[in-house]
Amino acid sequence: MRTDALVFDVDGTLADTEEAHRVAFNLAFEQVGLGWKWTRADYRRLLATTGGKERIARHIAALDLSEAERAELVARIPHIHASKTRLYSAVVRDGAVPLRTGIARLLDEAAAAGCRLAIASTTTAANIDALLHATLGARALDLFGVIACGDQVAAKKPAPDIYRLALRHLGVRPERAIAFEDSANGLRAARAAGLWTVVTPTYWSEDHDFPDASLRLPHLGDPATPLTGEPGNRLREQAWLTFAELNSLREAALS
Ligand code: XBP
Ligand code: MG
Repeated sequence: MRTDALVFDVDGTLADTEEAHRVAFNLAFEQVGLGWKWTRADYRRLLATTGGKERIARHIAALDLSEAERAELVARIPHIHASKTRLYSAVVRDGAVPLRTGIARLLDEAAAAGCRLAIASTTTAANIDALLHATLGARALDLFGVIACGDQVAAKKPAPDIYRLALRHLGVRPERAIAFEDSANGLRAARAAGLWTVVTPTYWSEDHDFPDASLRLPHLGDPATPLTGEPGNRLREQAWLTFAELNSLREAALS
């Protein structure tokens, strides 16, 4: 069965964005007068909670506060997160975060082969627009037929809802689609939605377990940045994942 769609997670998959998110969170906390500062160790732990607003709520839940203090902070989460999103999207729109290795190449190969492209992400549309505008320019809107993201679903990853929404808008069945993810939550969401899933971890998720990843690679590779040990380890044709080989790997696994 031919692959009809590739569905990409954004943060950590299309681009290694979480350090930029962490810095934006800390700048927003400072801007709104909160003395919070998330270290990389804090943030790596907090990333177990998907969604920036949910992540702030989890931080508040761990603080030693009176009920009144907690309620006051919880009421401020939308404002804090809006400040963070403004700070983050401005930095990304300026080009601070590039696409990961092989992403632009694979998008072009898939599009040239007539394969649909979509996004299924927990982050906001504003953040995705900033990243796509900065990295792919106007052609991004032609490349991605569907962008499913943020609060369009109540249940965020690891729930499958955002992937199911993307597939519904694409009109593609899960067994004809491939997901690209970077985290354990993302893998669980994609697998629960029934998609064959490629995982490319980053620093933030390298210690995660990916028990049912269909294919795990350090990144997608490029002719200029070949994958160590490939071809021959997980790939048979090139030292980078081509759309043609991706398609044949999935078909071989499902046959
Ligand atoms: C990763 C997330 C997001 C980002 C922060 O999203 O969980 O919450 O960490 O972005 P993805 P927001 O599904 O793309 O990996 O603050 O906008 O949520
Ligand atoms: Mg991600």
